[in-house]
Amino acid sequence: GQQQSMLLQSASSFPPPKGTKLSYGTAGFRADASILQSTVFRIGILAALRSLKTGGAVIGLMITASHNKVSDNGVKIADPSGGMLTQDWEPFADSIANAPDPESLIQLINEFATKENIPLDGAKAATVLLGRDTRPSGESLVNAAKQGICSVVGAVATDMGILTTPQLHWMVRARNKGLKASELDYFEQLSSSFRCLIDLIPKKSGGDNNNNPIGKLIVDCANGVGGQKLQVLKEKLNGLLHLEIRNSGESGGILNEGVGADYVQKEKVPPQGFGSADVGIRCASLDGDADRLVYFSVISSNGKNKINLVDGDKILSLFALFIKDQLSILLSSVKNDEYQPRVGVVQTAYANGASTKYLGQLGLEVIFTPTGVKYLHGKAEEYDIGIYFEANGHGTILFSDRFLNWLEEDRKNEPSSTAKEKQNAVKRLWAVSRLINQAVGDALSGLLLVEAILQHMGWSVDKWNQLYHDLPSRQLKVKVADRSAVVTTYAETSVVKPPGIQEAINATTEKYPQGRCFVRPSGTEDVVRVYAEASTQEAADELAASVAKLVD
Ligand code: NG1
Ligand code: ZN
Repeated sequence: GQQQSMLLQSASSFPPPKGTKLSYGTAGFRADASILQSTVFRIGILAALRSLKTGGAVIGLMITASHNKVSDNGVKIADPSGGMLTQDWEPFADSIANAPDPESLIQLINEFATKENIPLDGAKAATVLLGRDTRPSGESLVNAAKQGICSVVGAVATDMGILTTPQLHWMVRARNKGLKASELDYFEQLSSSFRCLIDLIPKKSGGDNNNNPIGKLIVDCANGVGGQKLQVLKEKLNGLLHLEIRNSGESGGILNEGVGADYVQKEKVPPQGFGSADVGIRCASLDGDADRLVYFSVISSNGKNKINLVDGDKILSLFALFIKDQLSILLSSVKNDEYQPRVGVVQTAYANGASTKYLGQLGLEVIFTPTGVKYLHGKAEEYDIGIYFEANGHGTILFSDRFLNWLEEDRKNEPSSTAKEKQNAVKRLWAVSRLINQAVGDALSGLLLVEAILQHMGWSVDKWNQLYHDLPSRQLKVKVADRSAVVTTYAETSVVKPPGIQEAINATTEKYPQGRCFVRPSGTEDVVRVYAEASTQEAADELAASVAKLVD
């Protein structure tokens, strides 16, 4: 009927690229932007179907290739919760992206719709929110997505313009919860909850807290979308945050080139535009779509500029420490048989061993999952307060409804005789739950939370960095013919296939004090990654190099 002819007609305008097989991967589809028109068009269709399948819930479609080069682009889907697309739809995403012609595409769609009971009669409405980062290819790819969405009868596409990835996820989540969900609402919620945390900082006798005691922060925005959005937040915060924005992309730098969180974390050097004049100042880097955040400070040694890196593990540790402190104030008078919120900290094998040890010493439960936000997020959801981070700076904090309801009750029923500090702890946790983006890791909301906690503690970036000392580590990638030949288990820490490799890795690792090493196939690149840790940098380098030879 009408639906079939609409699909057939629009699909003919988006022929797939010849000779490339695309895969949805851990972060959606990514490739050179010039070959993505057809993929994005088809994922537009998928987004509309996903909305129909979920009873008309709002779905997000984001055009970005994050920290990859400016000529690349990509597309990924946000589910109704604001989280990543459910994994059981990934095979469908792969198969429609690779369908060779309109006829086979439509056949796949029909089969899937039948199997999943998706009504294609146009009787139901579907809504998809679209966002894109600052890549020049973004605009035409958004148009391809719109055409895909609109070729599903009853589906409506709403273009939200240029956004960070986490903003789009936040909006999807808010829309589906019936909350205020505009970009302005996002900025309002972040800035008001940040202000609330600052107002709750215990006043030192005689002093006042208004002149931020920890000095300014300089932010490298990767020449991407984070720059313009951070500028809005800065204006809203009107002096509460002493902030200098660099690499905003507005004065000519190229997206992700020698800048941004991925570059800083992997290369362990200052980004472009940072140098010896910045020694001692607190600095941060966002990635190209502002869902990753790392901190650093510039150090000068022998005329060369290097950095002290404060990575995702340390952001996680700071958050965990603060939450734990506030909870213990709150729970000090709670009887044992009352509700005891469970806190879970989620990491991957890439987390520095020193961070895991530190978190354990805080008495926190630490859990490991395979690499990929969907795994970490899913695990964190099992707790009343779930805190997750990847070492590369992607992470957030999730609060269960049960916990937030309990907090709200507690807040209402707290007798006025209760110690003021306990009431404040309730307010702080409440503010954190509003400041942090519970849909997905968000560099802007994470940055504000770091800044609020550092001000609360009165800590410099160096003081924070000394929570524990990172073990020296090395990451390598090995190009292989077929990365799927390597199969791992135990949250990617052990190789099952090819046989014999894990034994060889163990034998090599044993030679190094505090040695730890694992290999796994990348989910985003055609490589096998090697990670090694040991008591010295030389040893970590050597261990990584020896193990790389084993998989080559
Ligand atoms: P792969 O390529 O699977 O290692 C990389 C990052 C992940 C995650 C994804 C998605 C490392 C070692 N891996 O995955 O943490 O961020 O990209 O972007 O940093
Ligand atoms: Zn990113």
